[in-house]
Amino acid sequence: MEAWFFENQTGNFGIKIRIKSILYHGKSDFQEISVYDTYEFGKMLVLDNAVMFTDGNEFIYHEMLSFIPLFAHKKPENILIIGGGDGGIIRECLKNNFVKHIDLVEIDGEVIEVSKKFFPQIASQIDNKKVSVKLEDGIKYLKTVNNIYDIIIIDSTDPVGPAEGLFTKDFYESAYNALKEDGMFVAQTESPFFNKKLIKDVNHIINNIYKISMMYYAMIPVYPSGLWSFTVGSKKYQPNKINEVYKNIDLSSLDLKYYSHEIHISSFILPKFIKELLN
Ligand code: AG3
Repeated sequence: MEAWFFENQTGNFGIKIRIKSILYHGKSDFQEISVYDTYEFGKMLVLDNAVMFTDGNEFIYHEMLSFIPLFAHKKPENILIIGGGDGGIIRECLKNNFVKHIDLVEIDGEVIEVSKKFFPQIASQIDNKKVSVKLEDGIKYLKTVNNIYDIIIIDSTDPVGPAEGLFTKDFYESAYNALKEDGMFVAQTESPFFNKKLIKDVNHIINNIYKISMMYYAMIPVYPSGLWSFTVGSKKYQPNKINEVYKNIDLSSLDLKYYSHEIHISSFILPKFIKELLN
């Protein structure tokens, strides 16, 4: 018999993925965690019935949420990741030797355990000695730090349940204070087709807090609508430009499958309906 995973993404629109088997299903203190084996894209992590990634295309989201701020900034040595317990962002950041330290603040330790077990290539660098893992609420953590990070990356779930507070003005202000004076903030900000109000609100807030605010996008076939947005707030550097210190860097040893310097620049060139959302 055929088995399908179904994510009901908006109430009126969803995504169906044919599965070979359910490899794991559990309930943590924060959410339901499931791992499926799919026909099309290999193993898939699902939190509260929302697809987080599949082995076959996680590279898109993880590269784009890491390399854009890393290569726009001049010297990103100290990085904070909020969420991201699967380790994908850590792996991408640590491909660059200039990154000296990463704090990962993940509320749900079980996501880390499940990822280490079922997605060893994604979780491969979580135990790297440059990484400190803090199992706590990112919202509370951010209130305790000031002027220490070069880049803050928000690798969250959708704005419901445990991640709801990661899309608020209060949270973005704490992030601003935790950044150094040339710091940069980037967050995944959902689908421009289905989360119009959220994108509008987030961009408005970031625009009021940071000197520079911008949005970019990537194609992610397993997320609602396949078109995914990321929002950057920057105190100094232009997010849509490659910092001159990296202009001649050789990317070929970094095992990149989506990001390139051309993509860096073009991902900020937005379709008209998205631009209109931001104005
Ligand atoms: N972060 C999840 C993006 C949201 C996907 N939403 C959805 N399927 N409804 C992914 C975490 C990967 N490190």
